[in-house]
Formats: sequence, structure tokens, C-alpha cells
Amino acid sequence: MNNFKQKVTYYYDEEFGTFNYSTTHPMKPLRVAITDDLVGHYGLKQYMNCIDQTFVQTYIKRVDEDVLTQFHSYEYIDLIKVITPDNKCQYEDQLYRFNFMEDCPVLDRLFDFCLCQTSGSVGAACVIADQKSNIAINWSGGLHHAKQSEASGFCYVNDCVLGILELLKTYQRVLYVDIDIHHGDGVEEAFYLTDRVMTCSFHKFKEYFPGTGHIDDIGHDKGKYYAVNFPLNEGLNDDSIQFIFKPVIDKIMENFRPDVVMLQGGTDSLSGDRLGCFNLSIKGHGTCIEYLKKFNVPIIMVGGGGYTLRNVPRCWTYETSLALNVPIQDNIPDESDYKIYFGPEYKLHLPISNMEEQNSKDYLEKNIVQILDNLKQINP
Ligand code: TV7
Ligand code: CA
Ligand code: ZN
Repeated sequence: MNNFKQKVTYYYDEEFGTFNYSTTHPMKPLRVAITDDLVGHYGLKQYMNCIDQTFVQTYIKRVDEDVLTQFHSYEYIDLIKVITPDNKCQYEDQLYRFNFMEDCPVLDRLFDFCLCQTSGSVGAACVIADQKSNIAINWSGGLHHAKQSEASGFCYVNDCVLGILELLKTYQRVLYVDIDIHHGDGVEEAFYLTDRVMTCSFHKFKEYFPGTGHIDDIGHDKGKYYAVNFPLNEGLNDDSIQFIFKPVIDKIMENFRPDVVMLQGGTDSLSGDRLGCFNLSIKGHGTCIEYLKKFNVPIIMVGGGGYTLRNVPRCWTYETSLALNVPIQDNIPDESDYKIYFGPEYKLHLPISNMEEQNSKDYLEKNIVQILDNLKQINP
């Protein structure tokens, strides 16, 4: 446990790939299993400190349930512990109350699923705080919509919030950046009143789930100016994300000066996503990671959305290589167990679509000006 060879810690537990929402549900935990397989076949694991759930349990020395109730209510976690697809009829009122509807069905082994996802983010926070690594990765996490006592948008427990709470035991200021196409509402809400966590989400706004994340939502009380929202239209491309990401992050780094960063890297912002409507390439998505790395602040990278099964593993494998500074070839390794998912191209990088960019430079510039103006209020 003491000989951490490398500075990148990578969490994956084999159990994660065995969970299933339903055949019709767009969220597929299998995408993380395919990612892990690809990361392995690209030979990236040899450069990382690879950890799983058993490691985290030993490392953090905490009871399973106590990990989740740092943020979630006991009533809510108690239900997650007992509910199964077979007995859910007996809990009709609670299912409704805690929002276990079509988006968040009662999964088989739901409690284990929540624990598996959260162990990665809390374990990442611990290895960072103990200075064993300066980057820690959990592609099984990033479920940013879960609330204290409510499931929402495919998310049951909020591993982002739980990881950040762990970081707050060591660090004074934490920055949360969210490039999933959806608004990071659960994380924003959890830290809306504090100046110790800044949340910054880029997302499709207007007629889109979850409907929050207006540019004027900037936090409240002590937390005023510590929530940043960049609302966007369809078709966001690589040029546009770089155009907005750099100035906003620069100003945050300059004025907020975070001790540590969590990046939610949902891949539903990629071109061709089944639920998303942005037009980023994998390289464009990855520029956000490359940019954050420049500041030499420890980073936790978590997953999130991503509903086109062939895109997600490509993107997260590429971003694992960026974290490591180890370039990888464009040809998908022949030995990959899931090679069928990567045909007919068998390349890591795919072309983007020809959809129209509906974010004009003027619109983006106007938003940047307003956001930078709010960030001026923070004393550097
Ligand atoms: C982080 N969009 C999560 C993103 C969560 C998005 C939604 C679906 C959806 C659910 C299904 C399904 C779907 C094809 C797509 C208002 C509703 C409309 C349920 C049918 N197919 C993340 C959540 C979003 C479930 N929810 O940020 C079972 O799309 O828009 C909504 C809410 C009510 C419920 N109905 C959808 O990426 C991980 N859901 C098929 C089967
Ligand atoms: Ca987002
Ligand atoms: Zn999403």
C-alpha cells in the first residue's frame, strides 16, 4: 500500500460491469467495463496505481453505509439497502417519494451498485489527500444528479458530492468542473451556500433535462459567486469549447485558487451521442483535461453520461492516456475483448458530424463576459 509507484491512481472494480438498468435504458454500466478493457489492452495499467473496491474498503476503514450517509439521508439509504426488483411493490409510497421512476429504476443489487460507484470517488479523494497521487480516475462515477433524498437522472447516490466532502477534510477550496452535456444540479445544490466549493457546469440549456443551470444562478449567501453556469445550445464544437473553457477556467484559477479539482467528464457532450446534441470530438473533449492539467493542481477525474456505447470507451481511454502523458496509437488493439464495438473503423478517433453550431461567437462572448464579471467579485 505504501509503494505507490506512479502518480496516477485508477479505480475500477470488475463488479461494476455486471450491473444493469434494463435493456431499453440508455445508461449502460457495461461501457465502463469496455473502457477498462481498452485501457488494459492499450497497456496503460502498467503506468498506474490500479485499485478496486476491496482496496478502498481497507484504505478508508469505514463502514459501507457510513460512506453514503455523509451526504444522503438515512431514510433514503435505508430504502436503497432493502429494495429489490422483486419486493418493490411493497414500497410504493417510498418509490414515488424518492423518485424511483423510469429514469431511475430499482436495480438488482442497487446498494452494491451505489457503493461500487462511490468507492471510486471517495477512494480517489483519499489517495489525493494523502498525496499518494496527483491524478485519480474513477470512470464508474460522476453521477451528478442525485440529491440528498432523491434519485434523479439515472443517479441514485452522488459520488461527486461524497468525494468532495472527503476532500474538504484536507483542503480549504475545491473546484468542481462538469463537461457532461447535462447540468450538474446535484453537486451545485449541495454546495450552493458555501465558498469552499466552486461548481462550474457547461451544459445544454432550454428544453433539456434537468432544466436548471441558468447563467444567473450564481450561489447564495456565503456561496454567492461560487456557482458558475454556462448555458449552451445544440451543436457545440471543439473550437467553441476551447473558446469558452480557457477564459472561464483561467479566471477561476486566478481568483478562487482551488487546492484540488474534480472534473466530471460525461461523454454525452460528444458528437453522435444517443441523448446529447453537442458536436465535440474526442480530442476536443480531451482538451479540457489537458487544460486543467496545466495548473499543477491535483485532479480527480470521474465519468458521467455517455450513451453511444462505441464512443464512451474511446474517449475515457484517450483521457486516461492524457492523464498519464502516455500517447496511444489510433488503431484499436487487436486483442480487445470488445473489439466488435469498435468496428468498422477500429480507430480510436472518429470524425464528428456535420451538424450546425448553434452557439454563435457573440452568444458565447456575452456569456463569458457575464461570468468573468461575477468572478471578479471573488477576492483573490
Ligand atoms: C449523468 N433523457 C444523466 C442524464 C439523465 C437524463 C432522460 C431519458 C430516457 C430514459 C429512459 C429511456 C430515455 C431515450 C433520456 C423528463 C423525463 C423524460 C423516461 C422515459 N430512454 C447524466 C434524464 C432525462 C428510461 N430525463 O447527466 C428507461 O431516453 O428528461 C428526462 C425526464 C421523464 C422520464 N422519461 C424521460 O448524463 C449520468 N431520460 C428508456 C428506458
Ligand atoms: Ca455539465
Ligand atoms: Zn449527461
